[in-house]
Amino acid sequence: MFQFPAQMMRVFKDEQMQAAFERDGFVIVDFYTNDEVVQLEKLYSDLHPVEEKGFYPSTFSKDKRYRQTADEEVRRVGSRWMNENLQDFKTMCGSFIVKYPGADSTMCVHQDMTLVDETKFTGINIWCPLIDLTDENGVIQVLKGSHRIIPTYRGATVPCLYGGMKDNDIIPYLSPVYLKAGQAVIFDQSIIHYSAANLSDKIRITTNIYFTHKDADFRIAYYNKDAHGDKVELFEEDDSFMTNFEQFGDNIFDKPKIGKSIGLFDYNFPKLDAAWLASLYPEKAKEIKAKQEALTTVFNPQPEQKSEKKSFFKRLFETIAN
Ligand SMILES: O=C(O)CCC(=O)C(=O)O
Repeated sequence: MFQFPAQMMRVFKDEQMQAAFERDGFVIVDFYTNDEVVQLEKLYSDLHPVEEKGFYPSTFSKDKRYRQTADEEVRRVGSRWMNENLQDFKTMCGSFIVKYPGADSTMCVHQDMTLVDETKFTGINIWCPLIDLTDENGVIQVLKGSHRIIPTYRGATVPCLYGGMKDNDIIPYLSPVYLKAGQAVIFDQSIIHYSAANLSDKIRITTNIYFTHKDADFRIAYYNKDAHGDKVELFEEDDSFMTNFEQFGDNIFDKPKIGKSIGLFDYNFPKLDAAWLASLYPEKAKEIKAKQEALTTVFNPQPEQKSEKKSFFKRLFETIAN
């Protein structure tokens, strides 16, 4: 396994923002102006391919022109805020991430795939909705501080840290981030996050800008148990990886078809389970337990409560009868 660096390479000009990001794994900022939101909505409606449904990032699209235009334009519009507020960074990819209305638009609990050498660098997303987020339209939810639970290699083929747990065991620990249109959550890609289905009647369009420190290179992880036991294979990729990688939409479980293998690396780590998670977030665990107990009491009332209920109804009927 590897170690995280003692200190992150600085990318935020504001010291407090940098410190909050390192501590919590995310910060919230006012990212787009109203005009920029309108520009991006128009861009999406001009560009978007008709076959989209469910949860659909533009990086999944087979239409390279769509992927590239989304990439260039989202970066261009985002560059105002980024140039004002970031330092020593490079922008790697701009994209749309869209949730169409429907139960098939959930994004399960996950950490994003490894994209840099995390012994030195951090992969960072600026995720910005063009609409106010609500419980109905798939608000993003994050587990504060989870980017530092333990170092992990991540990717579609790589066994994940929380693989032994069900989403429903983790979701109660997450916090929804109710962003307004144009506000962004900037998060470390190794933070645990999730978004429920968009059950509203409106499409939820988000832009995502992936950036990192200017000295970082792309690095992705691939795991094949039969071939390599408990080692992962790491691949170096060039800076056009996000727009040239054709395997996001399908074949994501195949060996990367682009990039250069840099060899096999150990990948054995303890798995996150309910007890470990509860010990990391004791206050939240207490709250969750209390809620579960309250629900159990409602659905399985104790005998004395049943009799209280009976006497309540008895009193009610007596009142009506009188
Ligand atoms: O767009 C969303 O709702 C979630 C996005 C997400 O989890 C991701 O891009 O990793």
